[in-house]
Amino acid sequence: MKTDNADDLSQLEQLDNTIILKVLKRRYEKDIIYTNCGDILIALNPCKELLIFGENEHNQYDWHNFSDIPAPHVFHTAARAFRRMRESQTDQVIIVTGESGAGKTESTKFMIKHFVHMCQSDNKELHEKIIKVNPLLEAFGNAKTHMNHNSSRFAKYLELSFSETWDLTGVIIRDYMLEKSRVVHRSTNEGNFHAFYSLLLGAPKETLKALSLDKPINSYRIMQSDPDSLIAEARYKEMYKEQNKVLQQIDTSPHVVDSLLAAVIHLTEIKFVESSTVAGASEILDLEPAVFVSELLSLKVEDLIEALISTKMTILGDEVRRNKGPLQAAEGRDALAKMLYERTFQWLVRQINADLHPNRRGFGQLLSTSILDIAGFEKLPVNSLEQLCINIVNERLQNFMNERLFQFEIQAYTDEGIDMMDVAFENNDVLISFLTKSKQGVLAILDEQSTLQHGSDMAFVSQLTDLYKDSSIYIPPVTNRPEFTVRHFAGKVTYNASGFLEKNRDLLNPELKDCMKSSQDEFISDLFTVKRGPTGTISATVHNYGKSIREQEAPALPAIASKRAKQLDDLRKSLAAFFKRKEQATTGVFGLQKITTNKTNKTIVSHFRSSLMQLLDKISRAEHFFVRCLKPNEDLRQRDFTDDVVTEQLKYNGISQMAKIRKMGFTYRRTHAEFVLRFSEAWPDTVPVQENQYKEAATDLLQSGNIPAELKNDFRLGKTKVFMKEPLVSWMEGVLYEVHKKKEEARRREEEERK
Ligand code: AOV
Ligand code: MG
Repeated sequence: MKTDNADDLSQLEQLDNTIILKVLKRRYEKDIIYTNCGDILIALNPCKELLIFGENEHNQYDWHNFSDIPAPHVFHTAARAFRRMRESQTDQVIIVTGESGAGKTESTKFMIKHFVHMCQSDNKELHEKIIKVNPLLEAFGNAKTHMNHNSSRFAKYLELSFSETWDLTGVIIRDYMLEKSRVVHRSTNEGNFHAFYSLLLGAPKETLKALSLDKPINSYRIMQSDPDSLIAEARYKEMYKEQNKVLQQIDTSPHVVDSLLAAVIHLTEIKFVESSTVAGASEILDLEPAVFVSELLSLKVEDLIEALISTKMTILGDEVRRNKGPLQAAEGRDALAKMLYERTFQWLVRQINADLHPNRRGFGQLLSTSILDIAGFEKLPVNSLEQLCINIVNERLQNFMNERLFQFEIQAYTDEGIDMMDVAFENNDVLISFLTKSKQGVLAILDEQSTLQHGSDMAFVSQLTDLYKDSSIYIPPVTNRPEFTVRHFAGKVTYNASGFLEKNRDLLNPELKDCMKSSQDEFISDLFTVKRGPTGTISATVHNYGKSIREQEAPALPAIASKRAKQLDDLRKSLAAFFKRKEQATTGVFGLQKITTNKTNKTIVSHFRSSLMQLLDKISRAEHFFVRCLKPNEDLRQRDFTDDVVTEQLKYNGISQMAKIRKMGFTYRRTHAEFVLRFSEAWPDTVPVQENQYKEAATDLLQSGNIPAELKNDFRLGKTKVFMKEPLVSWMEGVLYEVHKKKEEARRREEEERK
């Protein structure tokens, strides 16, 4: 039995998880982290640096260079996608999946590096830039979690565009579903986005002083984390410098970015207390942070405070103001901080895109290969709405893979009259429907509860229990807390629904947004005017952002720290008078009533759903490659391959079933005509005389085309299509490449002789 050195699981004689585990483990012990499963790449996280991503490997896996099938490698996947894009003139997408910490983001980076290598181009500068922007994206989109010290907190879809001459002409990054709640809330021992630490621990003292951020890091509410989680300060200094270099490269002022982050930090420092004069109203405990925020965002401090502590309503056609209690005011403040951070992130992505986006001339003819890197499946000690959303994306992608790798595959063979073995695979359709269907799905019920005046987290869970208590995928709460368990494809996860409604409502009242739009700084007001949503699309205004108003007018940081003591005292007095006047003008409408969602506000979940739909729509329009990342143990320790941990992943990924189907492995499918027209240049005798003779021509080519004996079994002729396995395709493409090369040389010689 061939269990050793098996580069391709689908070549194993016996296919079950025990044998597959054994093979993967032996390979892992020899630092062989990649294994094929037919055309799918399985990538184990090495949890240490390996010297297999250098110049040698780049050359070895060049797209036209593999007539001998090379060992599995993530560069190989990139090369195959590149080659298939060229050959089939179709967009490709490489979908990278796996649990949190399994190595998706690292694999993505290696693939990009390889694409850059494969496109020998004049535009070296662009290529370098493409690789260099990554630290900036990670600083703002990644954070330390329980499962990964550099966990992606958003999904990214990187679209690499190619010209007619196959030069890499640019990249567009589309970001989806940033976990913005992390700014103000996260579970114990997890970190905020890296960018905050890099500013507070890495920026020069003068910068921090100017931004009035000179207190110890742990004294800021949103920065409180376990000191052990912080890496060495020197590393943050490096990170800050590196980040600023990228910012300069993309024509963006580091000062603007610092000010925006500082505004988020100061905003979340604002505290509210019950008003001593008006029942149900709130007052700001300490004006200083509010003043800092208004300075940083060029707002009138009265406007900011008013928007924070009261809300506009229309009663009987009249617009009136209603006070917010301290709790509601705090919710609004946090919602604003989250939005400000999200907008900053999205703006940075637009800035990167403006710098890297493809030359738009002849845009329609460009082909692309994209890579999708999502936030992986999570099962934390306490799981909240963020985990639910992340896990739904993973569930949905698994479903997409099932569809492509099993359902479609089985159908394709059956349609073409080709025999195939029986393969049972775990279908997660029921889960998808339970989670996402528009009527009575988990997300739909949550949205419904969120719009009810008396909706509650407990009522949400009770409604789920009423509907699904008999279902095998839902386990009702065992305590009287709002908890429920879902049997996901990747295992059981218990969600704590406390706070689901509040998070979902995303209580940003329109006047807070209006207040931001009223900023004297056109840049800030624009930031809040751009529509929310995936930011990959280049908007007409994108270039204006590069030249921020603030950057032009105020190259230095606003020295907000100078507003201290006495000035604040004066301000307090004038504000008191200001609010008194306001109060008199709107008497009788300040009340205690709790305000629930505003209908114009989109909930987090509805926004999430539309993002997910857009993403699926994008990927389903291309041809696919899959990279399945696995982690060898829970804590990403070196040299530790824990059988149970890997077996679990093999099981839920359906690796053995995948291997069975891939054993059939005829991944190349083209109509008889397409096949003959592609290869007839190398096998000219087989060109048919008549239109309807392509099937005969294809048969002829495959039977008398001098195919090496070991590849003779690598094809099937279907009713309308030719099916081939990868080794045979590679061999035939290799022959064709040689023919092209000879012709090109002959042409050149002829030309030279003519001269
Ligand atoms: P993820 O993207 O799958 O998790 P990462 O790609 O961030 O996981 O990998 C986690 C960590 O594992 C990295 O920070 C590296 O330390 C290590 N690692 C992964 N792949 C390699 C490799 N090929 N070589 C060396 N080290 C590697 V998440 O974003 O949390 O779902 O959301
Ligand atoms: Mg990641």
